[in-house]
Amino acid sequence: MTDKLDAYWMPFTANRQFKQSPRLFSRAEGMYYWTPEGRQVLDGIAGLWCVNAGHQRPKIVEAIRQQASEMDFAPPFNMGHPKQFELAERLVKLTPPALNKVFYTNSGSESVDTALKMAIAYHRARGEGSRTRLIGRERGYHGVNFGGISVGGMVANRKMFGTLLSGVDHIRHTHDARNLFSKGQPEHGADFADDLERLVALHDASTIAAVIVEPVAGSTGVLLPPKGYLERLRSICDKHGILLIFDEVITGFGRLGSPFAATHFGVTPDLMTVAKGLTNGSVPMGAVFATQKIYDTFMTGPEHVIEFFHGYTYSGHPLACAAALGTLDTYADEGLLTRGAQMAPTFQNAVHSLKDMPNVVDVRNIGLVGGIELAPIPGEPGKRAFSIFLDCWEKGLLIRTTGDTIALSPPLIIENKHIDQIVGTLSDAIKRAA
Ligand code: PXG
Repeated sequence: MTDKLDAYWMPFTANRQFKQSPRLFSRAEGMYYWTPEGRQVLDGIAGLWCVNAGHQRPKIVEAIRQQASEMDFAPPFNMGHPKQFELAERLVKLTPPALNKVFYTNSGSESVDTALKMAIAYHRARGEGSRTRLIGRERGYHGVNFGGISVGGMVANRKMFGTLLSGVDHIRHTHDARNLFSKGQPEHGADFADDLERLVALHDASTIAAVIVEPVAGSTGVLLPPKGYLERLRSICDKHGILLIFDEVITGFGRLGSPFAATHFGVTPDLMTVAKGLTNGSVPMGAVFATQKIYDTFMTGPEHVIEFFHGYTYSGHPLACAAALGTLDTYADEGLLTRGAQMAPTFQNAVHSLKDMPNVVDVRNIGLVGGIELAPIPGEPGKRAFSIFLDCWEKGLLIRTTGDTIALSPPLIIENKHIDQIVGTLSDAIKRAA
């Protein structure tokens, strides 16, 4: 292996810090990674919220191997291959019944931009071309493409990139000090959804195409929807003819203990974006689910004309479809899309046991997601959490930090002994960072 680290410009990474003390993985299996030196590291974040079934699962590996030897690529426009259709049929059996059409992309960011374009084009196709405005939410994360950062609400991801899309506004975020140390969905804040009424009053519903939210916000540091919030957002959207988009890139495929957040909370959006767990992180792939009504609205005009001028060279790539089919088999064989619900009580107790550790100012959790928020070192935001990340890495545990919040999102195959190791290692590191 090369020991030169110069040429590669790493994404979302402090490049200079990394290159001074690199952290590499070269092998993975089940709940663990191994470094090139052979050191074992417990995966506390399912790679990056994506390896939901754990690493190197045989059916996924075999599906990829088989497909690679059979057909490398088929053009996605005007041509198809059987696995695209097979996968779509299987996927729409898992989603809420109303979401019965699926469009393929290659990442969460592409799924988000696809869904935003679908929303605007849908209104135009049904004769309401004035509905072009997109509403996101403060602290939202919807990937890094221009649509996604425009509706997103994480300042660092936006401020460097100019004026972004025009005609975008944001409802307020759902974090509230009344809800500190809530277990599961917090009590206070259903009325934060009414902020959408404020934007409707400001812009008029006739200009608004869609609202996009993460049902549970991940990247910003694990923010849960208050009880009744998503239901209220749904009803305000219905009242004003606004499409509701759930960005389920993190919550999709079992993270909350149900196949999707939409199924978990019993609130069905009009469009739903996924990626990550769709292929268990093994091959890049994303998707957007849409309702029959949205699909039918596009299926007008002369039959030989393309209905939606959008798609990617790698939409529904054979390797990705094969990997996704192997992934769905693995989820089904082991009941993983609901296993999070079984493990959630133990996981909840474990993360909340960190409540009284030094500098812990909040603990939040749902399913197999945990957020532990720390007080920042004065004047140096993010530094305390990052030092804990480095400490855990040294001690054989991979966690994720965002600002001064530690995020946990382990593979759904997690056992009690792994939960003990995560919390044990983390609590020692939090003490050392005090
Ligand atoms: N939407 C949501 C809700 C996401 O969490 C994306 C879109 C973008 O997906 P792609 O595949 O384009 O990266 C994401 C991605 C973190 C972290 O810090 C989370 C993500 C990506 C990178 C870091 O937890 N989620």
